Amino acid sequence: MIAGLRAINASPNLVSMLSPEGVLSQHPDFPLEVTTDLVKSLYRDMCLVRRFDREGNALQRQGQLGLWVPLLGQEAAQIGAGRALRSADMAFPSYREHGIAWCRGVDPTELLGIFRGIDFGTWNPAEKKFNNYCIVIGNQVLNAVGYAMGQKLDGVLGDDDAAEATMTFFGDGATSQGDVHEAMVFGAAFNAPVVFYCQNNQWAISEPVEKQTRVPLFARAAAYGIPGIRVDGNDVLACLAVSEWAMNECRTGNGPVMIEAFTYRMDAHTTSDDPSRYRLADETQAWKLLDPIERVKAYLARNGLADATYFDEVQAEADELAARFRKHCIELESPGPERIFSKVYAEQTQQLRDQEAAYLEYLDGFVDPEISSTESVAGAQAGARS
Ligand SMILES: Cc1ncc(C[n+]2csc(CCOP(=O)(O)OP(=O)(O)O)c2C)c(N)n1
Ligand SMILES: [Mg+2]
Repeated sequence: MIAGLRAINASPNLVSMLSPEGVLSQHPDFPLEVTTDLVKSLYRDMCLVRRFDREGNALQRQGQLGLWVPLLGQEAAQIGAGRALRSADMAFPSYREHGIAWCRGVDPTELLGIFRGIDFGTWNPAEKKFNNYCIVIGNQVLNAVGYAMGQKLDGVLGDDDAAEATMTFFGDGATSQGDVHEAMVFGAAFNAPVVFYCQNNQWAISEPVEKQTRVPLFARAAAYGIPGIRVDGNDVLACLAVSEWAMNECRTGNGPVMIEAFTYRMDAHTTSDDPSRYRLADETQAWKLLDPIERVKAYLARNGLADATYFDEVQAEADELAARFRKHCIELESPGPERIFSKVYAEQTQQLRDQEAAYLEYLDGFVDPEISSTESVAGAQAGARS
C-alpha cells in the first residue's frame, strides 16, 4: 500500500467524522452540531475554492500568471480550519492558503497580484485578520506566536464571544525548519493562544514526509508539552470540530495546541514543479478515492439533503466566480518600474528617491521604447493586447 495511506489507516489517533463513502459519525472528544445548512455551506466553500484554484492553474499555463500554488486536495483541511475562526481571531498563512483567505473574507482576486508578480497581495491584514502570504518556510509560525503573545498581554482571552486567539498554517516540510521549533518552544513557554495547524500533505516539493520525521508529526507536540491532534485532513467536519475545540482552548487560556491535518497534495507543488518525476501516479489515484468534496456530496445525496439542482447551482456559482477571477487577472495593469522603490518602507527615504530618479533616468537613456521607463509600460501592455 502507498506510504501515506498506510499511515492514515494505521493511525489509532486519527480524528474523523465523515467516511470517504459519506457516512457520518460523531467523535466523543470533539462534538459538532451537524446541521444540513452547515454541511451545505462547507460543501459550497470547498467547491468555490477548488474552482478558482483550477482557474489559477489555467491562468498560469496561459501566461497570465508567473506562478500558481495549487491547493487541490486540501480544501477540507483549509475550509474546516478557516471556518473555525471568528472575526476577531488572527491567521498567519503560508503560500497555499487560498481556502483560509476565502474564509477570512479576502476576495480571491486579491491573491492574483502575488502570482502575477505585481504586488504582495492587496488585502489589509489588520482588517481581514489574515496576514500576508509567507514564502519563507516557517517564518509565519514565529510571527504568529509573537502576535498571540500580544493577544495574551492585551488581555483579550476569556470565555466571552469577544475573546480571540491565533492560528498559523504550515506544511509537513516546514516542521524541519528551526523557526517552527523555536515558535513552538516560545509558544508553549508563554502559554500563547496559538493553534499550530500543520497541513501534512505528504510532500515538501519532492521530499516525502518520511524524510522529515521518524514519528508522526502530531506526536512531536508532546515534546513541547502541548496537545497534539491528528485529524483526517480530507474530512471537513472533523477539521472544523477539532479546530473549533483548539481555538476555544486557546481563547480561554489553555493554548497552544498543535493539529496535524493528514491530507494530500493532489497537484504539483507549484506550476513550476513536475511531480511525475518523483512520485507514482498510483499514489495520487489512491488518494483520489479520499477526495474531500466527494464525501460531502455523498453524505448530502445519500441522506436526501440535497438534489441535483443544488449541486448544479453550486457549480454554476463556482463557474461565475472563476470567470470573474479570470477577467480580473487579465485586466490587471502592470506597474511601472518606479513601483519597486515605492513599497520598501512605509515612508519613502531620500536615498530611495535618489535611486529611483537615477534608475528612471538610466531607463530613459534607451532608444528602444520597450525599455525606456515612461513608455515601457504602455508598450508592454499594447504588446500583451495584440
Ligand atoms: C526558508 C526556506 N527554505 C526553502 C524554501 C524553498 N521551499 C519552498 S516550498 C518548500 C517545501 C515546503 O513544504 P511543506 O512545508 O511541506 O509545504 P507544502 O508546500 O507542501 O504546502 C521549500 C523547501 C523556502 N521557500 N524557504
Ligand atoms: Mg507539504
